[in-house]
This record gives sequence, C-alpha cells and structure tokens, in this order.
Amino acid sequence: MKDVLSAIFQPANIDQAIASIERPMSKPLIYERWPPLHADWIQLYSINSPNGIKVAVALEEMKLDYDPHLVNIREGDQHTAEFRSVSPNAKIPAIIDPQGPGGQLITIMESGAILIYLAEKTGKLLPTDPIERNECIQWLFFQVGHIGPMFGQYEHFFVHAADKCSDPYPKERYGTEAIRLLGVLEGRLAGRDFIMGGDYTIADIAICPWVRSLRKQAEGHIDLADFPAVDAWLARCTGRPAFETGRIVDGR
Ligand SMILES: N[C@@H](CCC(=O)N[C@@H](CS)C(=O)NCC(=O)O)C(=O)O
Repeated sequence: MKDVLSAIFQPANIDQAIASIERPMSKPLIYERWPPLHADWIQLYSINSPNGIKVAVALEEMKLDYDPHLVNIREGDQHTAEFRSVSPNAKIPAIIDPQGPGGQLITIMESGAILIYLAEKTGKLLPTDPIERNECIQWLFFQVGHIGPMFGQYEHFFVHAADKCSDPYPKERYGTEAIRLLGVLEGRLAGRDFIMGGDYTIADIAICPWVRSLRKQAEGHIDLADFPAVDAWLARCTGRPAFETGRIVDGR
C-alpha cells in the first residue's frame, strides 16, 4: 500500500503542487506544461473519453472560445503535479476560465460542476425556471453518480480487463446495473425528445457520451434496440454539429 501511495504522491510533485498554491493565480502551474494559446480564453484539459468530451461539446454548443489541451491519461499525464494543481483527484476533464466570476481566474474539476458553471456563465442549456432547473441538475447528477461509474465499470470488466478476472460476479453486477440504468433512461425519455422534454440541456450533454460508448463496448451483450426511446434520443444528440466537433476534443 505504501509503495502505491508513494508512487502517486511523489515528494517532488507535492513540492511543486505547494509551490503552485503560492504563485499568482494569473500564472497557474499547469500553464508551464500546457501553455495557453489565447490568454483570455477558457483552457480545457481533456481527452476524448466519455467524461472528456462532455465539456468540449458544451463549449461548442455555447459558442465559447477555448484552447483544448490533450491530457493523455493513457500515458499518465493526469498524475503530473501540473495537472493535479487544477484537478487534485487526477481525473480529466478540468478547465481554467481566466475571466471567471468578477473577472477573476477560476479553476474547475469534475465535469458536472464544469457544465453547471458554463451554463450559468452563458445562460444556456440549463432551464431558468427553478423547478425545471432543479430537475435538470438531478438528471445531471444521475449521470455523474450512476451512469458514469456503472457503465465505466461495465466497460472495464467486459472490455479493458476482460482477461484479468475469472469470477463472473463483476460482469453480472455491472451488466445488470447497466441494463437497469438504461431502463430508467428509457422511462424518462419515452415521449420526450430530450431529458428535459423539448430542450437540449447539459443533462443530455452529460449522459449522451456514456450511452454512445456503452453501445459500442457492449455490442453482442446489450442491444439499444431494446431501449427504443434511448436509441432515438442518442441519434438526436450525436447528430448535433457541436457533438461532432466536441467529441474530438483535442483534434483541432
Ligand atoms: N466524476 C468525474 C469522473 C472523471 C473521470 O473518471 N475521468 C477519467 C476519464 S473518463 C479519468 O480521468 N481517468 C484517469 C485515471 O483514472 O487515471 C467527472 O465527471 O469529471
């Protein structure tokens, strides 16, 4: 255990992270590894994974200017002190908005928090009516708390680590849960174009990349034809031009 911890929390990295706290907020440590191309634009640190593309899709939908930076989680970029200075949990996506509240620079981790921040900044893709706004945030949290972790574990045990565990339990557990969650989504989307009805919102942006990924990874196990409202909604979401551009994240 100690070895694992010391590998992650290397003293040199901790020193660098502490130094970043002491430096002026206008010059964050992360800029040393991923320099901004435009000083005033939003800086996006991400990769084209389901969580990673959400924020790029939102930025495209909202027509906000941003510099995309590739944080290659397959090569360990997420564990560097520079990245952890904005995302201490070492997960993408993260953003910096140099023109945050009151004109001050703000750093944000966690895709749900980023989507709410961007929606509030622009007044787009989040209902203004308090009851609808709350409902939209509930579905956003449904993704962050259930769809993401469960679909993620499903893909882990069925695809990425398929040969690492001979016990059938993880596949049963996450397979059952993935199907159950698709059923919940099916119920919500029946008779609706989008999660909130007629309007596309940050809840759709959050959920769509995960269903799209599951459809591919679960081929032969889970068939979206069994969830016709989800299937039709997925086509509506992925057919939007902003999705097409945002899903590449760092490909511009
Ligand atoms: N709850 C987080 C989850 C973020 C997350 O799990 N990101 C993954 C990529 S999809 C990651 O950074 N993985 C790198 C790692 O686990 O080392 C969010 O919604 O932003």
